[in-house]
Amino acid sequence: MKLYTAMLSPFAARCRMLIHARGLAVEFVEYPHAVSKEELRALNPIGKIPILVAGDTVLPESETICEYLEDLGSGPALRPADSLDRARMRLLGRIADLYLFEPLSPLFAHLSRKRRNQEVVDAGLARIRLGLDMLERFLGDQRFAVGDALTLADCSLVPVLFFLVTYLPMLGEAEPLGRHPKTERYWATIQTNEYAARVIGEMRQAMAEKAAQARAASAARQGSDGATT
Ligand SMILES: N[C@@H](CCC(=O)N[C@@H](CS)C(=O)NCC(=O)O)C(=O)O
Repeated sequence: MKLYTAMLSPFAARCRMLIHARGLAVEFVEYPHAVSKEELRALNPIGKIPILVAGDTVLPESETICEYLEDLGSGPALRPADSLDRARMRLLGRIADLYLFEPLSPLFAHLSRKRRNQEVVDAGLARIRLGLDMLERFLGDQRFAVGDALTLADCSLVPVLFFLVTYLPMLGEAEPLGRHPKTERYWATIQTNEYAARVIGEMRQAMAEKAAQARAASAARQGSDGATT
C-alpha cells in the first residue's frame, strides 16, 4: 500500500499516526517532492492529500482511510470495543475537522501582519474558541482522548492541536488552550505518547524546512531587487 502524504497536512498526519501505531507496512509518497498535483488529481478529482492506494483501490479522505486501515485488523486496534466509546471517538474526529481545523484554515492567509484582516482573524478565533469549548465538553479525562488507550480520536486531535498551539500565537492568541484546562492537560500528556511525538516531530521538521525555504526565497528576491535597482 502507498499513502500519498504531505508532512505538514494534519489530515495526512492523522493517517501516519495510525500507520506508525499499528506498525503497518505502507510506503509514503511525499507531495510535492515525489508526486505532482496533476498525478494526485488523476487519482482523485479533488486532488487533496492524503490518498491511500491499495492494489487497484484508491481511497481519499483521512477518516475513510483510517477506518479502512483499522478494518484490515493488523497491529493493535485503535478503535475502542464499547460502541459509545467508538461514537465518542468519531465525534472527536468530527470536532477536530469541522470545528477546529475548518475555522483555522482561512487564517493562514492572515499570518503576516502586513496582509492581515483583523476582522476575519477575530471571527475565526471566536469560532475556534467555540470548537475548543466543544472539545473540552467531550474529551475524556484520562491520558487519552477516549478511555485509557490510544484511539483514532488521538490520531485526529494531535495534528490539529499542534496546528492550533503553533499558529494561534502568531495571530495574537498567546495561550490558545489557556481557557480549556482539560484540553490543555490532554495536550501536555498526549505529546509524551511515542506515536504522537513522532508525527509532531515530522510536522515540526516540515515547518522548519518551509520557513527556511521562505527565508531563502525572500533573500533571493531582495538580491534580485538590489541587482535591478
Ligand atoms: N477532508 C479531507 C481534507 C484533506 C485536505 O484538505 N488536504 C489538504 C492538505 S491539509 C490538501 O491536500 N490541500 C491541497 C489543495 O487543496 O489543493 C481529509 O480528511 O482528507
